[in-house]
Amino acid sequence: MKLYNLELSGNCYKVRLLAALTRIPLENVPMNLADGEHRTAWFTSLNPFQEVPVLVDGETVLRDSQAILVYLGGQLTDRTWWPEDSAAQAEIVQWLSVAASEVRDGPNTARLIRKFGYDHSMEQALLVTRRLLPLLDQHLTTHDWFALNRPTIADCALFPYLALAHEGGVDVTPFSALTHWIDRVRALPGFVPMPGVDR
Ligand SMILES: N[C@@H](CCC(=O)N[C@@H](CS)C(=O)NCC(=O)O)C(=O)O
Repeated sequence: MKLYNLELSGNCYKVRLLAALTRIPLENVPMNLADGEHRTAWFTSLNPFQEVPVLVDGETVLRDSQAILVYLGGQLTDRTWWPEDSAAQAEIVQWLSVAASEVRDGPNTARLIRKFGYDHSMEQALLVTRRLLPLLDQHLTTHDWFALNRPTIADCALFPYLALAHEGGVDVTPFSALTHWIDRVRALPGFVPMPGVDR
């Protein structure tokens, strides 16, 4: 399987993290976004949205980190990361949606502005973040993991931009349950870091 990947992308890191934790071999295809490689015709034919990550597995071409996590989790013999039961799947998808909405609009956007100079509203990103972090912290006060009381693809989807929040000027350390969860993810066997996220 090929992963069209950017090292500094938290969305790509979601996929690299699950693959490392579950020992799925991926062929890394590094993309040069600075040179606009994601806007070329050949890449646009893989993903018309012109974004990484993209996963290619034979005839299957997938965009969107959440969708890729579902696909990879479903390929595993160990179905604990993405189970077959629909109630269990729905519990996970609730958190995939948070990753794709509030986390993207909050800490992810704050990082895009501060680290990469994107022209978005920091005020709006911080507003979303201030509402989000206490909600996550409250959940983690009574749960070690986001869904199903065990590590699942929900944790892989949420981890990158929460662990990278400091790069957007967002301090998560006052949220102790959230901070302890970040440490629990870091301690998982097979964990891989990325620039900005230590072991
Ligand atoms: N919903 C997509 C979002 C992917 C995304 O935003 N990718 C960024 C890198 S993290 C990208 O390729 N941006 C292209 C650009 O900024 O032009 C996902 O979850 O994978």
